Amino acid sequence: PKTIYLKDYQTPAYEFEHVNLSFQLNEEHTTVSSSIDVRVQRKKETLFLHGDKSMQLDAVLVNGTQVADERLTRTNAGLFVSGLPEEDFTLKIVTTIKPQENTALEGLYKSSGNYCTQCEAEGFRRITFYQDRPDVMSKFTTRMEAAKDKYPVLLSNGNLIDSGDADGGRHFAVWEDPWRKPSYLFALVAGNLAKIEDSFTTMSGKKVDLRIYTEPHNIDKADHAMVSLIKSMKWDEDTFGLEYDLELFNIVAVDDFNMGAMENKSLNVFNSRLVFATPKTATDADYAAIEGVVGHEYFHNWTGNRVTCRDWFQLSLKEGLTVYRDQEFSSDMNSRGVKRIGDVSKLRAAQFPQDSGPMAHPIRPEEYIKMDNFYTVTVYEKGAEVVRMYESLLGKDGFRKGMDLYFERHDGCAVTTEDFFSAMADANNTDLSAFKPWYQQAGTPIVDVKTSYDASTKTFTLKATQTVPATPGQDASQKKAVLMPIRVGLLDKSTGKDIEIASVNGVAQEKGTTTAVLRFDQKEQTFTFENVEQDVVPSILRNFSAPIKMTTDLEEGDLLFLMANDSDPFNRWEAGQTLFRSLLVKLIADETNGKALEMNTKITDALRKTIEGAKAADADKAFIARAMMVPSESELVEMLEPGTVDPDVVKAARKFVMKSLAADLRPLLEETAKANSAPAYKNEPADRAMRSLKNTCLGYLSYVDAPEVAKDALERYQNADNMTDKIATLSALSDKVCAERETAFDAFYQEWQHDPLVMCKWLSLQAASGVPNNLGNVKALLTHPAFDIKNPNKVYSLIGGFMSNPTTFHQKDGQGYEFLADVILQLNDINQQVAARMAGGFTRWRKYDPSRQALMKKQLERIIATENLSENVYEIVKKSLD
Ligand code: DPP
Ligand code: ZN
Repeated sequence: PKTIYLKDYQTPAYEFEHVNLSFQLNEEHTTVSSSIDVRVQRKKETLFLHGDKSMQLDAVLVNGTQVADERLTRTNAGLFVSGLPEEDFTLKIVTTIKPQENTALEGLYKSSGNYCTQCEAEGFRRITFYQDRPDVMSKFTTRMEAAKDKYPVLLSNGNLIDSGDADGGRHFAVWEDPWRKPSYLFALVAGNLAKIEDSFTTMSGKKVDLRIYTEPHNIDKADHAMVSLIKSMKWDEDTFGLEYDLELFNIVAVDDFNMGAMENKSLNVFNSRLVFATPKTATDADYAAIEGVVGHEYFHNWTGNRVTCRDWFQLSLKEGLTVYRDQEFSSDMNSRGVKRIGDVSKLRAAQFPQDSGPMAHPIRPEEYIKMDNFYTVTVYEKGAEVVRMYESLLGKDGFRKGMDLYFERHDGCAVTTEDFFSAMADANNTDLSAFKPWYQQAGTPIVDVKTSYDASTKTFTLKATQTVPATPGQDASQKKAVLMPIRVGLLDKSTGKDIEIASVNGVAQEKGTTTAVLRFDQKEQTFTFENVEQDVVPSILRNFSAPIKMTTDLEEGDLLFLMANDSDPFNRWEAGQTLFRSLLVKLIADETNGKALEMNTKITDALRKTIEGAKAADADKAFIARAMMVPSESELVEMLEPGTVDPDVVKAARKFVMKSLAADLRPLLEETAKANSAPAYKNEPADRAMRSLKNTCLGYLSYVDAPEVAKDALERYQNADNMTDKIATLSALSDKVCAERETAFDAFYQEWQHDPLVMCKWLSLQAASGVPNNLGNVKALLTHPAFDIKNPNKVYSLIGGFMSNPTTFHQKDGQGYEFLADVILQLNDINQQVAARMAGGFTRWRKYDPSRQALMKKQLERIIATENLSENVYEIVKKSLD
């Protein structure tokens, strides 16, 4: 396998001005003709066209003349064409492909009998030979022809300019996209699809037709996605002044899709999981995810499509920025504090582990074997945190100025993260050079903060140090200090209210400031708050203003105080999490050393107060539900030393805390669950908040070992009128060995076996279950009719659910590891992207105890020794072993 390096980047010698594509879609094979107007930028160079080895090359013509064989060299990766004219010319290429056999779900393939495409990152090269790189931007015209009865709907990017009947019961459509775009944004859909329609009038008064297409039997499930699309269009105008630029916007939902969704110009293709929602089939979390992803893909029209990436190393340019935008959109549509807590939890549970493991890479990586492996939580979620830090450093207005300049400079271009950085710095006339290492350094910075108050000088001092740990290819000694915003508030110890911050390090703050933004850019730095009249409790890193691991000298009493009083919702939540984390780390050590576990009753009391807060008329119940959550096992694993983790011990410690809290707070939990059980489902924010609080209480109560608890859960399951409650009650039962569990899971299967997306929930709940010998159940589900190894959603649910289930996957005898390796090898021949994602289950093997390490390593070695291993899987496994 070949490694691609950022340092090798070269501009293309040939530009593709216009591309005329023509598809003959047939059951046996599909013929693709591509006619390209080529502009010569550098004469006499050999032209390299990417092209997958699965394609049959039928013809290559230059200016209408067949190119002689000796000027063509075909390799596994593509086609070299030499002896080209020195003046601009036309290049015509004809290929034959077999979409019906394409199980990789990249390029043109079939899903439920319909044709669809997925071209990002490198799928277009499975459709035709092309310079399949994002800096080659052209105008596309696409003609397609197919059987009219089977494929009545024919779609591509841009506007429909012609359509009609053709011979032999066929018909055709011609689509023209007026905007230049890279090949990864190309899309084609042909199928038997139903649609819903709506429209949006843009801020300059243009009417845009909006359509969502699904298979006919699902068309009643697309309304929420349509509402979300309209909200997104309005939000982007209001927030960034960005308007849609065509008269038509299509979304097509397909069942077989590797990613969540794809932002193809004016023809978004979505995993149906992120379109379909009715109260009966989708949870509140599904509704929120749909709103966020519909927004995300729509926002790409400006951040990704109008301004795209020069090369794939720049992926975070569009993804980090667009994730930041969708997070802001969701925050404005829902509760901002709760959204932030959810996003940070995800970062900690998934990105921090990646950043400290063998796959650690900067948000702008410098090398890859398969680009598909770099659609990561680092590029996306850490990338979004980096964008958010510009906003914290420059303020909302400064950030907007930077965005405006970015579009002014780069609209229609393929650019780099450096260009984004410059737009932000130049628009604000400020030196941000100390911010650059965020793009180049992997690893989560570790920040330690010491605080002190001096009554004689009336100063409060905050002393911070930062280090970035070593990551693959980057020694700790090479790492530079990096500029980060630290948002700090000071709480009056007697009232719990924020005090006004007058000045920091002699710099006067704006009148009324209660949160100062410190610019922390040295290895060690001291910040002195002046005119602080009395001792205070500091609230540090408000709103999680930088993606770091922070330790402070705040004591238990300070954290309890912040938990009760902080005006910053994120830090109010974080104070509780910090208490939980230190308790759990201590309990894990005690459990390891055979000491009896003991609950910290101050935490129990604090949690009681939090839950009691739900009785207030103006209670933020969604926040209370969040505040009740105990850090996940994966978050705890991340806090432990490499080579020491025993997942059984982590689980036991966490379970002990849950059981103690459930036992001590049982009456309150039951009362709260009851008070928040609505007589009937409504999809309003207040109702969703009540559901989450009620279901969090039920989650706690499931830790009480009493027969009436299981009985109550089953009863609630049977009476639930919506999927959120069905799933919550099923999951409350899923760890228990009891008849109620079997009854509920069977009933769910009987009710929903016809719906593949709902079946995914059924699979993942069982995969995640803590019942004894669950591996046997998971293995049996692999041959169950509800499972299909060719469908990514099913694999993510069953195998993904299994991988993140510590007791089943990390079973001491290593059988869980062997099972995962078997599945990866099977997937390797079906769908390489999905196989590589599953291989991610092994990357953190060094974290575990020596015996588990050896067992995991054995499976990694077995995988890498396998013949015909895909580059995707190879890269993950090789880097894990290195
Ligand atoms: N479709 C994926 C996303 O939107 C990749 N661009 O993030
Ligand atoms: Zn994206």
